[in-house]
Amino acid sequence: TPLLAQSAPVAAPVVSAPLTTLDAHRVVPVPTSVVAVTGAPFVFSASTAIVADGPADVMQTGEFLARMLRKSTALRLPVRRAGRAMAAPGNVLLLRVDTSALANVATAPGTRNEGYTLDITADTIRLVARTSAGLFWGVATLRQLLPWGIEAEHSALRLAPTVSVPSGRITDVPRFAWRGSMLDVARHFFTVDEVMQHIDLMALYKLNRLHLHLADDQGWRIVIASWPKLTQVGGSTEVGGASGGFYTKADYTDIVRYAAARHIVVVPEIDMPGHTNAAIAAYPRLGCSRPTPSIFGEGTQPAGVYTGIRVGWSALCPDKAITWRFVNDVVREIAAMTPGAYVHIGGDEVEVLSHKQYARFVERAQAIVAKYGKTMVGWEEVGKATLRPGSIAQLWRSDTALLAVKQGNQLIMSPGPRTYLDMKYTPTTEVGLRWAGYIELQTAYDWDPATYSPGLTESSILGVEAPLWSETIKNLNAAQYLLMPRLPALAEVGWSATAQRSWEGFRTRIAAHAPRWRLLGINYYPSPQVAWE
Ligand code: TNX
Repeated sequence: TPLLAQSAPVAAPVVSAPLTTLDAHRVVPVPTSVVAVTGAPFVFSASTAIVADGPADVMQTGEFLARMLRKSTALRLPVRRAGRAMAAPGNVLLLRVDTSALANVATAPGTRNEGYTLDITADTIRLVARTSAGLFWGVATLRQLLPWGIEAEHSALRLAPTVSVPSGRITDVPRFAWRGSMLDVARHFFTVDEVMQHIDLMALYKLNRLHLHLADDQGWRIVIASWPKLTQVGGSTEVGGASGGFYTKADYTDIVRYAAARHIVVVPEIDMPGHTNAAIAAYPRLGCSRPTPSIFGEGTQPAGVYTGIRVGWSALCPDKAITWRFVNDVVREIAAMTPGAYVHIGGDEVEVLSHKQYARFVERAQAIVAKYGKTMVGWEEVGKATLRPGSIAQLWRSDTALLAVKQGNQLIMSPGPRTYLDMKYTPTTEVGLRWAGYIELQTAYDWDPATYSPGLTESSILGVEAPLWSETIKNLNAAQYLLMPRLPALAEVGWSATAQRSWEGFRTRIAAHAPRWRLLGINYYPSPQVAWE
Protein backbone atom coordinates (compact mmCIF):
# COMPACT_ATOMS: atom_id res chain seq x y z
CA THR A 1 0.00 0.00 0.00
CA PRO A 2 1.30 3.45 -0.86
CA LEU A 3 3.00 5.51 1.80
CA LEU A 4 2.30 8.68 -0.09
CA ALA A 5 -0.11 10.09 2.42
CA GLN A 6 1.42 12.77 4.54
CA SER A 7 3.45 10.84 6.99
CA ALA A 8 6.27 13.01 8.21
CA PRO A 9 7.18 11.66 11.65
CA VAL A 10 7.85 15.08 13.10
CA ALA A 11 6.89 16.90 16.25
CA ALA A 12 5.50 20.14 14.90
CA PRO A 13 6.06 23.24 16.99
CA VAL A 14 2.91 23.98 18.95
CA VAL A 15 3.17 27.71 18.63
CA SER A 16 3.22 29.60 15.39
CA ALA A 17 5.36 32.48 16.65
CA PRO A 18 6.22 35.70 14.84
CA LEU A 19 9.85 36.29 13.84
CA THR A 20 11.77 38.26 16.43
CA THR A 21 14.41 39.62 14.08
CA LEU A 22 14.58 39.76 10.30
CA ASP A 23 17.97 38.02 10.41
CA ALA A 24 16.17 34.88 11.49
CA HIS A 25 14.02 34.77 8.34
CA ARG A 26 13.59 31.45 6.50
CA VAL A 27 12.62 32.82 3.10
CA VAL A 28 12.92 30.53 0.07
CA PRO A 29 14.21 31.53 -2.47
CA VAL A 30 16.74 33.45 -0.39
CA PRO A 31 16.51 37.20 -1.14
CA THR A 32 19.33 39.28 -2.59
CA SER A 33 19.73 41.30 0.61
CA VAL A 34 18.11 41.24 4.04
CA VAL A 35 19.04 43.89 6.62
CA ALA A 36 17.53 43.82 10.08
CA VAL A 37 17.00 47.18 11.78
CA THR A 38 16.52 47.60 15.50
CA GLY A 39 13.14 49.04 16.32
CA ALA A 40 9.61 47.94 17.05
CA PRO A 41 8.02 45.43 14.67
CA PHE A 42 5.07 46.13 12.40
CA VAL A 43 2.04 44.61 14.13
CA PHE A 44 -1.08 43.85 12.10
CA SER A 45 -4.24 44.95 13.89
CA ALA A 46 -7.88 45.77 13.28
CA SER A 47 -6.77 49.25 12.23
CA THR A 48 -4.21 48.14 9.65
CA ALA A 49 -5.06 49.07 6.06
CA ILE A 50 -3.63 47.80 2.79
CA VAL A 51 -3.17 50.64 0.31
CA ALA A 52 -2.69 49.90 -3.41
CA ASP A 53 -0.91 52.44 -5.58
CA GLY A 54 -0.54 51.40 -9.22
CA PRO A 55 -2.41 49.52 -11.95
CA ALA A 56 -5.66 47.66 -11.24
CA ASP A 57 -3.99 44.34 -10.54
CA VAL A 58 -2.22 45.84 -7.53
CA MET A 59 -5.64 45.85 -5.86
CA GLN A 60 -5.88 42.16 -6.75
CA THR A 61 -2.54 41.51 -5.01
CA GLY A 62 -3.74 43.46 -1.96
CA GLU A 63 -6.92 41.35 -1.88
CA PHE A 64 -4.82 38.18 -2.20
CA LEU A 65 -3.01 39.05 1.02
CA ALA A 66 -6.14 40.29 2.81
CA ARG A 67 -8.01 37.09 1.91
CA MET A 68 -5.20 34.94 3.28
CA LEU A 69 -5.26 36.73 6.63
CA ARG A 70 -9.05 36.69 6.70
CA LYS A 71 -9.29 32.92 6.57
CA SER A 72 -6.77 32.22 9.32
CA THR A 73 -6.94 35.19 11.68
CA ALA A 74 -9.43 37.70 13.07
CA LEU A 75 -7.92 40.40 10.83
CA ARG A 76 -10.29 41.93 8.24
CA LEU A 77 -7.98 44.36 6.51
CA PRO A 78 -9.52 46.86 4.10
CA VAL A 79 -7.80 47.21 0.73
CA ARG A 80 -7.96 50.80 -0.52
CA ARG A 81 -6.72 52.63 -3.54
CA ALA A 82 -4.07 55.25 -2.80
CA GLY A 83 -5.13 58.86 -2.98
CA ARG A 84 -8.43 58.48 -1.14
CA ALA A 85 -8.52 60.30 2.16
CA MET A 86 -7.39 57.85 4.79
CA ALA A 87 -9.44 58.81 7.78
CA ALA A 88 -8.79 55.90 10.08
CA PRO A 89 -5.61 55.95 12.14
CA GLY A 90 -3.41 52.90 12.27
CA ASN A 91 -0.54 51.38 10.38
CA VAL A 92 -0.39 50.95 6.63
CA LEU A 93 0.86 48.28 4.29
CA LEU A 94 1.60 50.14 1.08
CA LEU A 95 1.85 48.29 -2.24
CA ARG A 96 3.28 50.64 -4.81
CA VAL A 97 4.35 50.32 -8.44
CA ASP A 98 7.11 52.77 -9.27
CA THR A 99 8.80 52.36 -12.65
CA SER A 100 11.98 53.96 -11.33
CA ALA A 101 12.41 51.46 -8.48
CA LEU A 102 15.59 49.35 -8.28
CA ALA A 103 17.19 51.54 -10.96
CA ASN A 104 20.70 50.99 -9.67
CA VAL A 105 20.62 47.28 -8.91
CA ALA A 106 22.61 45.15 -11.37
CA THR A 107 20.50 42.41 -12.98
CA ALA A 108 20.19 40.25 -16.07
CA PRO A 109 18.06 41.79 -18.84
CA GLY A 110 14.42 41.86 -17.84
CA THR A 111 14.70 40.45 -14.36
CA ARG A 112 14.75 43.83 -12.62
CA ASN A 113 11.05 44.09 -13.47
CA GLU A 114 10.31 41.19 -11.14
CA GLY A 115 12.30 42.62 -8.24
CA TYR A 116 10.96 44.53 -5.22
CA THR A 117 12.02 46.33 -2.09
CA LEU A 118 10.33 45.75 1.24
CA ASP A 119 10.81 48.30 4.03
CA ILE A 120 9.39 47.40 7.39
CA THR A 121 9.00 49.87 10.26
CA ALA A 122 6.59 50.00 13.22
CA ASP A 123 4.01 52.09 11.31
CA THR A 124 4.50 51.16 7.70
CA ILE A 125 5.39 48.30 5.43
CA ARG A 126 6.38 49.79 2.09
CA LEU A 127 6.52 47.29 -0.73
CA VAL A 128 7.72 48.89 -3.97
CA ALA A 129 8.33 47.31 -7.38
CA ARG A 130 8.62 48.34 -11.01
CA THR A 131 5.72 46.08 -12.06
CA SER A 132 2.72 44.34 -10.56
CA ALA A 133 4.61 41.05 -10.88
CA GLY A 134 7.41 42.39 -8.68
CA LEU A 135 4.84 43.42 -6.10
CA PHE A 136 3.29 39.96 -6.14
CA TRP A 137 6.67 38.35 -5.46
CA GLY A 138 7.19 40.86 -2.64
CA VAL A 139 3.91 39.67 -1.11
CA ALA A 140 5.17 36.09 -1.46
CA THR A 141 8.17 37.10 0.67
CA LEU A 142 6.00 38.92 3.20
CA ARG A 143 3.84 35.81 3.46
CA GLN A 144 6.88 33.77 4.47
CA LEU A 145 7.90 36.41 7.03
CA LEU A 146 4.54 36.01 8.78
CA PRO A 147 3.99 33.18 11.27
CA TRP A 148 3.09 29.89 9.60
CA GLY A 149 -0.30 29.87 11.29
CA ILE A 150 -1.55 32.34 8.68
CA GLU A 151 -1.70 29.41 6.26
CA ALA A 152 -4.50 27.76 8.22
CA GLU A 153 -7.58 27.06 6.13
CA HIS A 154 -10.02 28.34 8.71
CA SER A 155 -9.91 30.81 11.53
CA ALA A 156 -11.34 28.49 14.18
CA LEU A 157 -7.78 27.34 14.82
CA ARG A 158 -6.52 30.86 15.52
CA LEU A 159 -2.99 29.66 15.05
CA ALA A 160 -1.60 33.12 14.47
CA PRO A 161 -2.78 35.29 17.34
CA THR A 162 -0.04 37.87 16.83
CA VAL A 163 0.72 38.71 13.24
CA SER A 164 3.82 40.86 13.11
CA VAL A 165 7.00 41.39 11.09
CA PRO A 166 10.31 42.64 12.54
CA SER A 167 11.69 45.86 11.11
CA GLY A 168 14.30 45.97 8.39
CA ARG A 169 14.78 46.13 4.67
CA ILE A 170 14.79 43.53 1.92
CA THR A 171 15.95 44.13 -1.64
CA ASP A 172 15.37 41.27 -4.00
CA VAL A 173 15.83 40.66 -7.73
CA PRO A 174 15.73 37.31 -9.53
CA ARG A 175 18.77 35.85 -11.25
CA PHE A 176 16.85 34.34 -14.18
CA ALA A 177 13.75 35.47 -16.06
CA TRP A 178 12.37 31.95 -16.63
CA ARG A 179 11.58 29.92 -13.53
CA GLY A 180 9.36 27.10 -14.61
CA SER A 181 7.49 24.04 -13.53
CA MET A 182 6.22 21.52 -16.09
CA LEU A 183 3.22 19.27 -15.54
CA ASP A 184 2.76 16.32 -17.88
CA VAL A 185 -1.04 16.15 -18.08
CA ALA A 186 -0.80 13.78 -21.07
CA ARG A 187 0.47 10.54 -19.49
CA HIS A 188 -1.96 10.99 -16.60
CA PHE A 189 -4.59 13.67 -16.73
CA PHE A 190 -4.78 16.34 -14.03
CA THR A 191 -8.05 18.17 -13.44
CA VAL A 192 -8.43 21.96 -13.61
CA ASP A 193 -8.70 22.02 -9.84
CA GLU A 194 -5.46 20.05 -9.45
CA VAL A 195 -3.66 22.38 -11.86
CA MET A 196 -4.88 25.36 -9.85
CA GLN A 197 -3.60 23.81 -6.64
CA HIS A 198 -0.27 23.39 -8.38
CA ILE A 199 -0.31 27.05 -9.41
CA ASP A 200 -0.84 27.99 -5.75
CA LEU A 201 2.27 26.07 -4.87
CA MET A 202 4.30 27.74 -7.64
CA ALA A 203 3.20 31.17 -6.42
CA LEU A 204 4.61 30.44 -2.95
CA TYR A 205 8.09 30.10 -4.46
CA LYS A 206 8.06 32.83 -7.13
CA LEU A 207 7.95 30.41 -10.07
CA ASN A 208 6.63 32.28 -13.10
CA ARG A 209 6.19 29.77 -15.98
CA LEU A 210 3.71 26.89 -15.95
CA HIS A 211 4.60 24.59 -18.85
CA LEU A 212 1.69 22.25 -19.63
CA HIS A 213 2.66 19.16 -21.63
CA LEU A 214 -0.74 18.86 -23.32
CA ALA A 215 -0.22 16.08 -25.84
CA ASP A 216 1.80 12.89 -26.06
CA ASP A 217 1.46 9.31 -27.23
CA GLN A 218 -0.95 8.51 -24.41
CA GLY A 219 -3.26 11.50 -24.48
CA TRP A 220 -4.43 14.69 -26.19
CA ARG A 221 -5.72 17.02 -23.49
CA ILE A 222 -6.94 20.25 -25.10
CA VAL A 223 -9.95 20.80 -27.34
CA ILE A 224 -9.05 21.84 -30.89
CA ALA A 225 -12.37 22.81 -32.51
CA SER A 226 -11.21 22.10 -36.06
CA TRP A 227 -10.04 18.56 -35.15
CA PRO A 228 -12.62 17.32 -32.61
CA LYS A 229 -11.49 13.71 -32.49
CA LEU A 230 -8.16 14.75 -30.92
CA THR A 231 -9.87 14.92 -27.55
CA GLN A 232 -12.81 12.58 -28.27
CA VAL A 233 -10.50 9.73 -29.22
CA GLY A 234 -7.02 10.90 -28.26
CA GLY A 235 -8.13 12.17 -24.84
CA SER A 236 -10.12 9.09 -23.88
CA THR A 237 -7.41 7.09 -22.10
CA GLU A 238 -4.18 7.50 -20.16
CA VAL A 239 -1.20 5.42 -19.04
CA GLY A 240 -2.41 2.21 -17.43
CA GLY A 241 -5.68 2.22 -19.35
CA ALA A 242 -7.92 4.31 -17.10
CA SER A 243 -10.13 6.89 -18.75
CA GLY A 244 -8.20 10.07 -19.48
CA GLY A 245 -9.70 13.51 -19.82
CA PHE A 246 -9.15 16.86 -21.47
CA TYR A 247 -9.60 20.60 -21.02
CA THR A 248 -12.31 22.48 -22.86
CA LYS A 249 -11.31 25.91 -24.13
CA ALA A 250 -13.19 27.39 -21.17
CA ASP A 251 -11.21 25.16 -18.77
CA TYR A 252 -7.94 26.23 -20.34
CA THR A 253 -8.94 29.89 -20.12
CA ASP A 254 -9.78 29.41 -16.44
CA ILE A 255 -6.30 27.98 -15.85
CA VAL A 256 -4.64 30.81 -17.77
CA ARG A 257 -6.59 33.42 -15.77
CA TYR A 258 -5.88 31.78 -12.44
CA ALA A 259 -2.17 31.68 -13.30
CA ALA A 260 -2.13 35.27 -14.58
CA ALA A 261 -3.62 36.53 -11.31
CA ARG A 262 -0.50 35.02 -9.71
CA HIS A 263 1.83 36.46 -12.38
CA ILE A 264 2.46 33.04 -13.86
CA VAL A 265 2.57 32.61 -17.65
CA VAL A 266 1.12 29.38 -19.08
CA VAL A 267 3.34 27.80 -21.74
CA PRO A 268 1.32 25.25 -23.75
CA GLU A 269 3.21 22.35 -25.31
CA ILE A 270 1.95 20.26 -28.19
CA ASP A 271 4.72 17.75 -28.68
CA MET A 272 5.54 17.05 -32.35
CA PRO A 273 6.55 15.44 -34.69
CA GLY A 274 7.17 12.55 -32.26
CA HIS A 275 5.14 11.72 -29.14
CA THR A 276 2.05 11.99 -31.33
CA ASN A 277 0.26 8.65 -31.13
CA ALA A 278 -2.84 10.16 -29.47
CA ALA A 279 -3.31 12.44 -32.50
CA ILE A 280 -2.58 9.60 -34.91
CA ALA A 281 -5.08 7.32 -33.16
CA ALA A 282 -7.69 10.04 -33.73
CA TYR A 283 -6.66 10.82 -37.32
CA PRO A 284 -4.68 7.89 -38.71
CA ARG A 285 -3.79 9.76 -41.92
CA LEU A 286 -1.47 12.02 -39.88
CA GLY A 287 0.80 9.15 -39.02
CA CYS A 288 3.75 7.42 -40.47
CA SER A 289 3.89 5.18 -37.42
CA ARG A 290 1.65 2.60 -35.80
CA PRO A 291 2.45 0.89 -32.55
CA THR A 292 2.63 -2.81 -33.21
CA PRO A 293 1.50 -4.98 -30.34
CA SER A 294 4.17 -7.52 -31.18
CA ILE A 295 6.88 -4.97 -30.40
CA PHE A 296 5.30 -3.32 -27.39
CA GLY A 297 3.54 -6.21 -25.77
CA GLU A 298 1.41 -4.06 -23.51
CA GLY A 299 -0.28 -0.76 -24.02
CA THR A 300 -1.66 -0.87 -27.53
CA GLN A 301 -5.44 -0.74 -27.43
CA PRO A 302 -7.80 -1.78 -30.23
CA ALA A 303 -8.74 1.82 -31.15
CA GLY A 304 -5.07 2.62 -31.69
CA VAL A 305 -4.71 4.57 -28.47
CA TYR A 306 -1.65 3.70 -26.44
CA THR A 307 -1.46 3.24 -22.68
CA GLY A 308 2.11 1.99 -22.22
CA ILE A 309 5.19 4.14 -21.54
CA ARG A 310 7.63 3.51 -24.42
CA VAL A 311 8.99 6.64 -26.13
CA GLY A 312 10.45 7.57 -29.51
CA TRP A 313 8.36 5.44 -31.87
CA SER A 314 5.57 7.67 -33.14
CA ALA A 315 5.76 10.44 -35.74
CA LEU A 316 3.59 12.68 -37.85
CA CYS A 317 4.24 12.17 -41.56
CA PRO A 318 6.44 15.14 -42.39
CA ASP A 319 5.65 15.35 -46.10
CA LYS A 320 1.87 15.10 -46.18
CA ALA A 321 -0.36 18.11 -46.78
CA ILE A 322 -2.75 16.95 -44.03
CA THR A 323 0.08 17.16 -41.48
CA TRP A 324 0.65 20.82 -42.23
CA ARG A 325 -3.07 21.63 -42.19
CA PHE A 326 -3.10 19.97 -38.78
CA VAL A 327 -0.05 21.79 -37.40
CA ASN A 328 -1.36 25.10 -38.68
CA ASP A 329 -4.84 24.63 -37.16
CA VAL A 330 -3.52 23.40 -33.83
CA VAL A 331 -0.97 26.20 -33.43
CA ARG A 332 -3.54 28.80 -34.53
CA GLU A 333 -6.11 27.65 -31.96
CA ILE A 334 -3.56 27.24 -29.17
CA ALA A 335 -2.03 30.65 -29.89
CA ALA A 336 -5.48 32.27 -29.91
CA MET A 337 -6.31 31.00 -26.42
CA THR A 338 -2.85 31.74 -24.97
CA PRO A 339 -2.06 35.33 -23.96
CA GLY A 340 1.53 34.37 -23.06
CA ALA A 341 4.30 34.84 -25.60
CA TYR A 342 5.28 31.18 -26.03
CA VAL A 343 4.19 28.02 -27.81
CA HIS A 344 6.24 24.89 -27.08
CA ILE A 345 6.36 22.45 -29.99
CA GLY A 346 8.18 19.62 -28.20
CA GLY A 347 10.51 18.17 -30.81
CA ASP A 348 12.08 15.55 -28.53
CA GLU A 349 12.98 11.92 -29.05
CA VAL A 350 12.10 11.41 -32.70
CA GLU A 351 13.70 8.14 -33.70
CA VAL A 352 11.76 7.40 -36.86
CA LEU A 353 12.57 10.41 -39.06
CA SER A 354 15.86 11.22 -40.78
CA HIS A 355 17.93 14.15 -39.54
CA LYS A 356 16.90 16.14 -42.59
CA GLN A 357 13.18 15.35 -42.23
CA TYR A 358 13.36 16.31 -38.56
CA ALA A 359 15.16 19.63 -39.09
CA ARG A 360 12.80 20.59 -41.88
CA PHE A 361 9.79 19.74 -39.73
CA VAL A 362 10.99 21.96 -36.89
CA GLU A 363 11.72 24.84 -39.26
CA ARG A 364 8.21 24.70 -40.77
CA ALA A 365 6.56 24.42 -37.35
CA GLN A 366 8.68 27.33 -36.12
CA ALA A 367 7.50 29.48 -39.03
CA ILE A 368 3.88 28.67 -38.16
CA VAL A 369 4.41 29.59 -34.49
CA ALA A 370 5.93 32.90 -35.64
CA LYS A 371 3.03 33.51 -38.05
CA TYR A 372 0.66 33.41 -35.09
CA GLY A 373 2.78 35.87 -33.17
CA LYS A 374 4.43 33.54 -30.67
CA THR A 375 7.96 32.59 -29.71
CA MET A 376 8.81 28.94 -30.28
CA VAL A 377 10.14 26.82 -27.45
CA GLY A 378 11.34 23.27 -28.13
CA TRP A 379 13.27 20.52 -26.39
CA GLU A 380 17.01 20.77 -27.07
CA GLU A 381 16.90 18.59 -30.21
CA VAL A 382 15.43 21.59 -32.06
CA GLY A 383 19.03 22.92 -32.10
CA LYS A 384 19.55 20.58 -35.07
CA ALA A 385 17.27 22.87 -37.10
CA THR A 386 17.98 26.45 -38.11
CA LEU A 387 16.48 28.51 -35.30
CA ARG A 388 15.00 31.97 -35.63
CA PRO A 389 16.49 34.60 -33.34
CA GLY A 390 14.62 34.46 -30.03
CA SER A 391 13.48 30.83 -30.31
CA ILE A 392 14.24 28.95 -27.08
CA ALA A 393 15.69 25.48 -26.56
CA GLN A 394 15.10 23.43 -23.41
CA LEU A 395 18.14 21.43 -22.34
CA TRP A 396 17.34 18.03 -20.85
CA ARG A 397 20.25 15.75 -21.65
CA SER A 398 22.85 18.30 -22.94
CA ASP A 399 24.00 16.59 -26.10
CA THR A 400 22.25 18.83 -28.64
CA ALA A 401 21.60 21.95 -26.54
CA LEU A 402 24.88 23.56 -27.55
CA LEU A 403 23.74 23.55 -31.18
CA ALA A 404 21.12 26.10 -30.16
CA VAL A 405 23.60 28.16 -28.13
CA LYS A 406 25.97 28.28 -31.11
CA GLN A 407 23.14 29.81 -33.14
CA GLY A 408 22.78 32.54 -30.50
CA ASN A 409 19.60 31.13 -28.94
CA GLN A 410 18.98 30.88 -25.21
CA LEU A 411 18.38 27.80 -23.10
CA ILE A 412 15.96 26.78 -20.42
CA MET A 413 17.97 24.48 -18.16
CA SER A 414 16.17 21.22 -17.33
CA PRO A 415 19.02 18.74 -16.98
CA GLY A 416 17.58 15.31 -16.17
CA PRO A 417 19.98 14.41 -13.32
CA ARG A 418 19.11 17.65 -11.42
CA THR A 419 15.64 18.82 -12.43
CA TYR A 420 13.61 15.79 -13.56
CA LEU A 421 11.31 15.65 -10.58
CA ASP A 422 9.76 12.43 -11.87
CA MET A 423 13.02 10.72 -10.79
CA LYS A 424 12.90 8.87 -7.48
CA TYR A 425 14.70 10.36 -4.47
CA THR A 426 16.31 7.05 -3.52
CA PRO A 427 15.93 3.44 -4.65
CA THR A 428 13.32 2.86 -1.95
CA THR A 429 11.06 5.91 -2.27
CA GLU A 430 7.73 5.43 -3.97
CA VAL A 431 6.67 6.38 -7.50
CA GLY A 432 8.90 7.90 -10.13
CA LEU A 433 11.38 6.67 -12.71
CA ARG A 434 15.15 6.42 -12.39
CA TRP A 435 16.75 6.65 -15.83
CA ALA A 436 18.36 10.02 -15.08
CA GLY A 437 19.48 8.91 -11.61
CA TYR A 438 18.18 9.31 -8.09
CA ILE A 439 17.68 12.91 -7.06
CA GLU A 440 17.79 13.53 -3.31
CA LEU A 441 17.16 17.09 -2.18
CA GLN A 442 20.79 18.19 -2.11
CA THR A 443 21.29 16.94 -5.68
CA ALA A 444 18.29 18.99 -6.83
CA TYR A 445 19.69 22.05 -5.05
CA ASP A 446 23.46 21.99 -5.30
CA TRP A 447 24.27 22.97 -8.90
CA ASP A 448 24.72 26.08 -10.97
CA PRO A 449 22.98 26.35 -14.34
CA ALA A 450 25.79 28.53 -15.73
CA THR A 451 28.48 25.91 -15.15
CA TYR A 452 26.37 22.80 -15.77
CA SER A 453 27.90 22.01 -19.13
CA PRO A 454 30.93 23.37 -20.96
CA GLY A 455 30.21 26.08 -23.50
CA LEU A 456 27.50 27.75 -21.46
CA THR A 457 27.65 31.24 -20.01
CA GLU A 458 25.25 33.18 -17.84
CA SER A 459 23.91 35.02 -20.88
CA SER A 460 23.14 31.83 -22.80
CA ILE A 461 20.70 30.86 -20.07
CA LEU A 462 17.16 32.17 -19.95
CA GLY A 463 16.35 30.23 -16.83
CA VAL A 464 15.49 26.89 -15.25
CA GLU A 465 12.55 24.53 -15.26
CA ALA A 466 11.65 21.34 -13.43
CA PRO A 467 9.65 18.87 -15.55
CA LEU A 468 7.31 16.42 -13.86
CA TRP A 469 6.64 13.60 -16.32
CA SER A 470 3.66 11.60 -15.19
CA GLU A 471 4.09 8.02 -16.38
CA THR A 472 4.04 6.86 -12.74
CA ILE A 473 2.05 9.74 -11.24
CA LYS A 474 -1.69 9.31 -11.01
CA ASN A 475 -2.83 12.21 -8.90
CA LEU A 476 -1.81 15.45 -7.23
CA ASN A 477 -0.92 13.75 -3.96
CA ALA A 478 1.71 11.63 -5.71
CA ALA A 479 2.85 14.63 -7.76
CA GLN A 480 3.40 16.71 -4.62
CA TYR A 481 5.37 13.90 -3.02
CA LEU A 482 7.88 14.22 -5.87
CA LEU A 483 7.71 18.02 -6.13
CA MET A 484 8.14 18.85 -2.48
CA PRO A 485 10.72 19.77 -1.32
CA ARG A 486 12.61 19.64 -4.67
CA LEU A 487 10.54 22.29 -6.46
CA PRO A 488 11.43 25.00 -3.89
CA ALA A 489 15.09 23.94 -4.34
CA LEU A 490 14.81 24.53 -8.08
CA ALA A 491 13.03 27.84 -7.40
CA GLU A 492 16.03 29.00 -5.38
CA VAL A 493 18.44 27.85 -8.13
CA GLY A 494 16.44 30.02 -10.54
CA TRP A 495 15.88 33.07 -8.36
CA SER A 496 18.88 33.50 -6.05
CA ALA A 497 22.43 34.45 -7.03
CA THR A 498 25.09 31.83 -6.28
CA ALA A 499 26.80 34.28 -3.91
CA GLN A 500 23.67 34.42 -1.73
CA ARG A 501 22.81 30.77 -1.57
CA SER A 502 24.27 27.59 -0.10
CA TRP A 503 23.04 24.09 0.64
CA GLU A 504 23.50 24.62 4.39
CA GLY A 505 21.43 27.78 4.22
CA PHE A 506 18.74 26.16 2.12
CA ARG A 507 18.35 23.08 4.27
CA THR A 508 17.97 25.20 7.39
CA ARG A 509 15.43 27.53 5.82
CA ILE A 510 13.33 24.89 4.06
CA ALA A 511 12.94 23.00 7.35
CA ALA A 512 10.68 25.80 8.58
CA HIS A 513 8.34 25.45 5.60
CA ALA A 514 6.93 22.06 6.55
CA PRO A 515 4.38 23.44 9.06
CA ARG A 516 3.03 25.66 6.28
CA TRP A 517 2.74 22.72 3.91
CA ARG A 518 0.91 20.68 6.52
CA LEU A 519 -1.61 23.48 7.07
CA LEU A 520 -2.02 23.95 3.31
CA GLY A 521 -2.53 20.22 2.81
CA ILE A 522 0.54 19.92 0.59
CA ASN A 523 2.05 16.45 0.57
CA TYR A 524 5.86 16.17 0.74
CA TYR A 525 8.73 13.75 1.02
CA PRO A 526 10.32 14.26 4.46
CA SER A 527 13.87 14.03 3.17
CA PRO A 528 16.29 12.81 5.87
CA GLN A 529 18.71 15.50 4.69
CA VAL A 530 16.59 18.11 6.52
CA ALA A 531 15.74 18.53 10.23
CA TRP A 532 12.07 19.25 9.57
CA GLU A 533 10.15 21.46 11.96
C1 TNX B 1 12.10 11.72 -21.52
S1 TNX B 1 12.60 14.52 -21.55
C2 TNX B 1 11.08 12.37 -22.23
C3 TNX B 1 9.68 12.15 -21.82
C4 TNX B 1 9.56 11.13 -20.72
C5 TNX B 1 10.65 11.36 -19.71
C6 TNX B 1 10.55 10.47 -18.50
C7 TNX B 1 11.90 14.48 -22.84
C8 TNX B 1 12.01 15.68 -23.62
N1 TNX B 1 11.27 13.35 -23.16
O1 TNX B 1 8.89 11.77 -22.93
O2 TNX B 1 8.30 11.27 -20.15
O3 TNX B 1 11.90 11.16 -20.31
O4 TNX B 1 11.42 10.87 -17.50
